[in-house]
Amino acid sequence: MLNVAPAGTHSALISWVDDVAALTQPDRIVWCQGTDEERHALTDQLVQSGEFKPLNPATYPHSYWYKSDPKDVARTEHLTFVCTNAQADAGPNNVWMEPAAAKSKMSALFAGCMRGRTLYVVPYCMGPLNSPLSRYGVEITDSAYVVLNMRIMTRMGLDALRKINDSGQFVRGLHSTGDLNPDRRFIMHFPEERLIMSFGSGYGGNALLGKKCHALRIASFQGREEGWLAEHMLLLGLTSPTGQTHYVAAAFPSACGKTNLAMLLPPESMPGWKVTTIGDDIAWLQPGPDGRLWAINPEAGYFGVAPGTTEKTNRNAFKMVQGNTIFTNVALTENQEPWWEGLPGKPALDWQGNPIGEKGPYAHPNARFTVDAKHNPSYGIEAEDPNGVPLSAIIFGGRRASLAPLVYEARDWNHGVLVGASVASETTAAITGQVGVLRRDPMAMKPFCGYHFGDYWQHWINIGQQLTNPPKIFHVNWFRQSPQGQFLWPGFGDNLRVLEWMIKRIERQIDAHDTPIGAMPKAGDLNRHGLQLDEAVLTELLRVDRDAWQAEMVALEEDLKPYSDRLPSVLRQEIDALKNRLRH
Ligand code: OXD
Ligand code: MN
Repeated sequence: MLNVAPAGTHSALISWVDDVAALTQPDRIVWCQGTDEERHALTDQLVQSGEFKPLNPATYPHSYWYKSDPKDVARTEHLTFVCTNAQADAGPNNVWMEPAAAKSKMSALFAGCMRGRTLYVVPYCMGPLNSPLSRYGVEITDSAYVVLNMRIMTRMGLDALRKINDSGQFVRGLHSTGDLNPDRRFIMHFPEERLIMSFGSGYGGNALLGKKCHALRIASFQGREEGWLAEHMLLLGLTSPTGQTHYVAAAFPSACGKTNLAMLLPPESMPGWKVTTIGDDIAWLQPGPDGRLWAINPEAGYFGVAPGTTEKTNRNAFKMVQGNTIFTNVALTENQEPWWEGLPGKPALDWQGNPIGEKGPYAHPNARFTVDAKHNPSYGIEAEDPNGVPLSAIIFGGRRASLAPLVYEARDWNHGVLVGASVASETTAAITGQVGVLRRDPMAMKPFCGYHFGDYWQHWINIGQQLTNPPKIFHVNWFRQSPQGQFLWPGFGDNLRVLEWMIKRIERQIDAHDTPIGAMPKAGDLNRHGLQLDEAVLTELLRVDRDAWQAEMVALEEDLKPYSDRLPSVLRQEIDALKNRLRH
């Protein structure tokens, strides 16, 4: 088959495409340019084949419904491998395979897998095109759905290709949906070679290789070599009524409301505050010459969880998906509109396109929307700034029914690294497996760190040493419950009250209550204007139960045992110091 690359394409890229084509035997090779014509043509092709259903053009213009294979609806962590040369470098936090064995396994799967199909070459840039913090990649895929999603999620096309041609540096990502058989599904990473091979899945995190595979697993590894951090964090801009803007990054395990926080709408009782969204899932962080930590969002779109997204919970997200959106695994109304749990009424068809039965859920709990970030009403134009934004705060959090209070502040950077390493959350539907189980998820990176966690924490500590003006580190828990199982904190827009307290701390306007786990709001410092919240509930939200925390330390040390051979001594000292404070 003919491989006609655009003029000027780097020879290393052309020969990689030649090699892949020889192995996979596609009928055609298409170099994606990122134009509107190309998008229209691919969309029409998917409509013709029946894979895309156009949604109601009056209410959801330029939007499409897509269903994935019922056994291919989430990331599959047990099939996701990090193939470093030395097993120890992948760490106990990753599933490892010896690189040569992994490659021969994958070559056997890829052999001839694109017969009768088109091979798309998708050049992309993670981050603003002209940013020194950005990095490039090329995904080869046989899925037009993947191409259209990558066009939304990254800066894809000829501009990215030109950058690749100039630098010759790019992450190689090879993807085929194969036959979607879960027994023949593998997502392999070779961080030392900047290579990804993904077979047998068409689902987001497994197939849109720019996202979790490149921007987190490969990038975290590369960031360690080059002196930066790739993190599972949202980025937001927070402007106070006085007009001062602070930038905040926040890491939460999957499905803890990152997208909601990134698009927070201030409550009516807090006029003058404004939140802008820089990113909702991934941030790349690098120390700047000014001693501050600077951040970019490497992505250009959102691949967000649809169920639960409503005018009430996230008006910005709800508005932004009213057009130009790809919906995956949502239900459909009789008016050809997308539907998911949380929206009024009932759909006609479930997420597999069958007439609904008696019992839901009708949308898949991990149903998604893919949409250009610029359609978000709270989109922050700083997302295009090649310098990124300077961070005032980093927030860690998890979904915990008990223990973790609403908010606390780490004593300093190194204590903050421990706070991040201790993140734990009750699981939800974004990953396959059990729902509601507490799982330790350091920095919310458990599924995404491309190397040994011990080395990763040491890298965090090293980065901190370069920062003369580091962001403050906080921990939040929006999900604390009463013994009867009711949420104690209203969450959503009211989370701004907690952010406001952080800003006051950052600006040194207020002092705080010193507790063994960190600094906490003094009664009266958390803005409750316009909020119905009993004093007793607030006390419970801010309660530090020493016995429970001591038990937590036992659990934490148990969870850290597998990393003990590479656990940084600084982290060890932070653990001992915290245990000591809890005893006194
Ligand atoms: C995601 C995830 O899809 O973290 O963003 O699972
Ligand atoms: Mn995520």
